[in-house]
Amino acid sequence: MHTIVACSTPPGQSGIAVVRLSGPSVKKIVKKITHQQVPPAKTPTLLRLYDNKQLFDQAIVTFYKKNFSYTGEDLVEISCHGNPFIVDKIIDLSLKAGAEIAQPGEFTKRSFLNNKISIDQAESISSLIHSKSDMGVKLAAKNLDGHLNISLKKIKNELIKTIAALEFNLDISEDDLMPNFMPDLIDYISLLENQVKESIDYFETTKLFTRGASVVIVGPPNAGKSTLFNKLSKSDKAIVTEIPGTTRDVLENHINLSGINLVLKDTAGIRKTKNKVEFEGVTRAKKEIKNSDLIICLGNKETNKNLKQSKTIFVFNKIDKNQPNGTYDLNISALKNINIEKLIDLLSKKLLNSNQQQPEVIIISTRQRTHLKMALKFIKAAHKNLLNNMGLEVVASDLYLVLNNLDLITNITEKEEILNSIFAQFCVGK
Ligand SMILES: Nc1nc2c(ncn2[C@@H]2O[C@H](COP(=O)(O)OP(=O)(O)O)[C@@H](O)[C@H]2O)c(=O)[nH]1
Ligand SMILES: [Mg+2]
Repeated sequence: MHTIVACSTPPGQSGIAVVRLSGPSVKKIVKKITHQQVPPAKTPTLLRLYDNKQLFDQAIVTFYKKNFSYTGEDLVEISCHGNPFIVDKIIDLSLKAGAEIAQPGEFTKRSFLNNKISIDQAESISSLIHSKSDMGVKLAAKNLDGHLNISLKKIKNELIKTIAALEFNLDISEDDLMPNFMPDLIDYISLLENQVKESIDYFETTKLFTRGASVVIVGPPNAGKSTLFNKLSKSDKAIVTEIPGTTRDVLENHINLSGINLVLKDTAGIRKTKNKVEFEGVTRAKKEIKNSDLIICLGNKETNKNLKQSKTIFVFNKIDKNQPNGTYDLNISALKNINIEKLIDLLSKKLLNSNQQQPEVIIISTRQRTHLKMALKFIKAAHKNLLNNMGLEVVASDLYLVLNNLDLITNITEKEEILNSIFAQFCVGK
């Protein structure tokens, strides 16, 4: 494996920047740049940095021996002064000494390949870095700490016991089965189905916390979209006039709503227009409608049947001077500040399903969801096959596939575990 190098802190000027090196030649590279031996492991040491004989900075150099480092390889962190010229110089010198530029995520990838972390923990690290809210950070930190692994293990242990019991009973005629065997099995599979389904559903909420959500305000020209946009985001970014067609570009403001980072978007009023600029604005508005998590429509349900009802709030604006005509979820006045709090309540209720409890198993990536969905598919198959008396071996093979997919979320279960579980049910001497 070659040695890699990259700056681990954001580009630009800062108090300190950290350049990381990982791989077999880090000691050699550090010696070349500092003219000293690498410091003892885990002992941050102030060293001078040289380009040939020319001093260019002083930096804290920390060495981590492989097995005790993030990547599972010899690793060095050079905390230099945060000037891009210094950072570039360290990277250049490292490259000249034989290192290669690290690919995105390569330090973490090496950590996974060297069995320092599991694949779900690698995903947690990415989510921890990119989460758009406090709650998102908490969920990712929980899984980095092994929560997903532990919670899945509980499910898998039960599953393994069930498969073992099924295998054990394969050769027994139905009349000789324990009296509660079949009803208990059906109950167990129904519970498992619900549990997995809850975790899949909760992923939508987790996504809101980790990635944030986008809410777009749409409606006809002059409905008061820009006024509402300014009111909700407490800004005066959007130009408000009585002239229809004022807003053309899509404007964005970030707001925090019940712990979720929202990107609120103001759009051009949708109407037929021959004006080239306004037409482009309308096209962009339509695109935003497609991509948003939630829509605030300043119009009634009847005239906006094209909008997805489940993600739209229909709002009547200007209740201070007009009366609604048609079906709306709420009447407001953006200008006179009527029912704005109610609208905010409705927004967070619609985004966060308030009846939803946090499940035991919390997934944080679409890859994890794919496997959980496959697991659910096979649980359903097991359920159906059981009800249709397809035979215990068919049910057992469905449950094996469930186990397989749960394994893929974190790691692979040794088939040994199943064998052990089967034989553990035997008595001594048999
Ligand atoms: N009376 C009243 N006028 C409003 C209200 N909201 C917006 N307006 C006015 O309606 C006009 C158009 O507002 P604007 O926000 O630019 O609408 P947009 O074209 O949908 O973005 C402006 O003159 C606003 O002052 C409201 O709640 N009540
Ligand atoms: Mg506008």
